[in-house]
Amino acid sequence: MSFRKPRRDSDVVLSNSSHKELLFKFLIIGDYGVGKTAIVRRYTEGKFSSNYKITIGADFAIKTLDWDPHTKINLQLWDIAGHERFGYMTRVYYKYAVGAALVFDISRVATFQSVKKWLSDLREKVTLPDGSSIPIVLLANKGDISHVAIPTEQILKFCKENEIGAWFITSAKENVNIDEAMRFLVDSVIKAKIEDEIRDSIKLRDTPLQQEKHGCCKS
Ligand SMILES: Nc1nc2c(ncn2[C@@H]2O[C@H](COP(=O)(O)OP(=O)(O)OP(=O)(O)O)[C@@H](O)[C@H]2O)c(=O)[nH]1
Ligand SMILES: [Mg+2]
Repeated sequence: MSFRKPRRDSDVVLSNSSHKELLFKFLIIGDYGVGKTAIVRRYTEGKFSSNYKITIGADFAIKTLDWDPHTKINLQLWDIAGHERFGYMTRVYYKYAVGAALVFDISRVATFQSVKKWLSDLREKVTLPDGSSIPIVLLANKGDISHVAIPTEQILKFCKENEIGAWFITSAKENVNIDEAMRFLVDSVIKAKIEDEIRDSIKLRDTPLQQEKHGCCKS
């Protein structure tokens, strides 16, 4: 008998004493045309195209990070279609996600107004196994465009009111702040995992002695 928690996407997929490999599922969400696919493509392939091809349903891409000499992280990036007609599928796509990038277009106010809707959809449909919300980073994309429609104070206020850990002005076109934003998200997930493991070990230590005698609770 084992009290180990069921596997989830953020679990260690391969581990020995000197090397660990992790798998994290991240969501990229926000209105249509804000640059989600462009961000994923820039991050995973180092490319940008000015043609707009709408995403149907969801796409996904993988990026492998050598996080430290002992840890490899496979990021599964789920690029979710922003168009409303695909909205009914989000619950399925969000399953097992451990982090999310919430994207808007800094030159279009309507896309910033929609961020709230995306955020509540996300918080309603996905939580970490302990019930807490997944780490989120807010991306004000198309920072290369000179027309800035949303003042910084408004973005800061939104982050504060909605407990969003960080925000970045990004440009998929000019490759600005995309690596930094993803690194922030990975860091937040790792911190959340460590806290989760500490909580788990406390719970295990709280296990009644009677059970420990029978050896049923050792993992
Ligand atoms: N100037 C500029 N244009 C960008 C940037 N990122 C994306 N675009 C352009 O914006 C348009 C839409 O980009 P996509 O990445 O396809 O948008 P999306 O959010 O994936 O849209 P959906 O798939 O419909 O949800 C394309 O023409 C891109 O070339 C950017 O950082 N700067
Ligand atoms: Mg897209």
